[in-house]
Amino acid sequence: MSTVQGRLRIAVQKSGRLSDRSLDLVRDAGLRVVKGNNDLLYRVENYPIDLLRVRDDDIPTLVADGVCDLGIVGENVLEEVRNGGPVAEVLMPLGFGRCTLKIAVPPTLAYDGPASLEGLRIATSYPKILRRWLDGEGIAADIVTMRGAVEVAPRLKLASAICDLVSTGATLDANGLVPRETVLESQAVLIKSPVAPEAGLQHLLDSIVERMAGVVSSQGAKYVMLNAPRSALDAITAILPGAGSPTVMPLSGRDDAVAVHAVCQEAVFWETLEKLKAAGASAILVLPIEKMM
Ligand code: PRT
Ligand code: ZN
Repeated sequence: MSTVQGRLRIAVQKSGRLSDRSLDLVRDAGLRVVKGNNDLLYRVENYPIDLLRVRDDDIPTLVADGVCDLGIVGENVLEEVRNGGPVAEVLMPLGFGRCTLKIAVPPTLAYDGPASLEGLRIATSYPKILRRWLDGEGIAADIVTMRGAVEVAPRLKLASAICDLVSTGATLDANGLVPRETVLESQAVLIKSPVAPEAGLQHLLDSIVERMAGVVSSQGAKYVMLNAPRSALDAITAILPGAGSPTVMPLSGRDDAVAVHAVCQEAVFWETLEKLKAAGASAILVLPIEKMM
């Protein structure tokens, strides 16, 4: 595969758990993606950028080798693919695709910490990560690599424990397995190639990354407006989640009250509003933030 002259390439998962959110991020950064006839490549019509749609396992290497300039992939895949060669740089966590790589065992297996895994056979799709973790714990265990359906391995007597990704925990429950150890916390990350793009494209690359950072930091952020009695100002600003220093403005015809505007970086729950109200705030408005830079 050769790089297309004069265009940046972003590697995204073609179809899977990260696909939709990856496309959303690209679109929210202002890239108009057109689905053409070519399933492997989507074009961006307003910038010289293409999206390369591949299996997530291929993304770290495509980016490390400079075939793609940016990529969106789970930290778990990035860790597993890591070898001695060139590596992609992790630019930022993206806040989606969260999961945990866990070791789980049947309830019948007496468990008393990692030492209980000594000499066992553990099934996983993440043999390298698991091996590193076991080595770190000083545990000698056999690893059986399976591409999928890892959770059925104990029932089929292929292994006595598993090491697999968990998000809700429903799969472990359904297979009667108990999570025991956390091997890795993971989420989707934006990665960048160590190979610089063509000279003329560096500026575009930087601006896309900056926009994506803006999209990520505005996710979950809210703009809060409220009126507060001057006397309760400190108490009220203390309740606003992740607000930094809010803007305080006079209210016309009112000496005893002010208007407070704040960008809250953390989720604003109903409980927060109830606390604000109890502290004396009124006319509370919570607005979504579309863009932030
Ligand atoms: O075809 P391709 O190779 O691209 O896709 P894939 O089948 O390898 O990956 P895919 O689409 O299943 O997952 C892509 C990425 O999503 C993973 O690499 C993780 O970074 C992330 N992710 C987040 C998850 C999960 N949550 C997850 N729950 N990946 C897999 N699972 C599986 C897990 O393996 C287990 O089978 O879901 C099951 C457990 O889910 P719960 O909710 O029952 O705990
Ligand atoms: Zn995969």
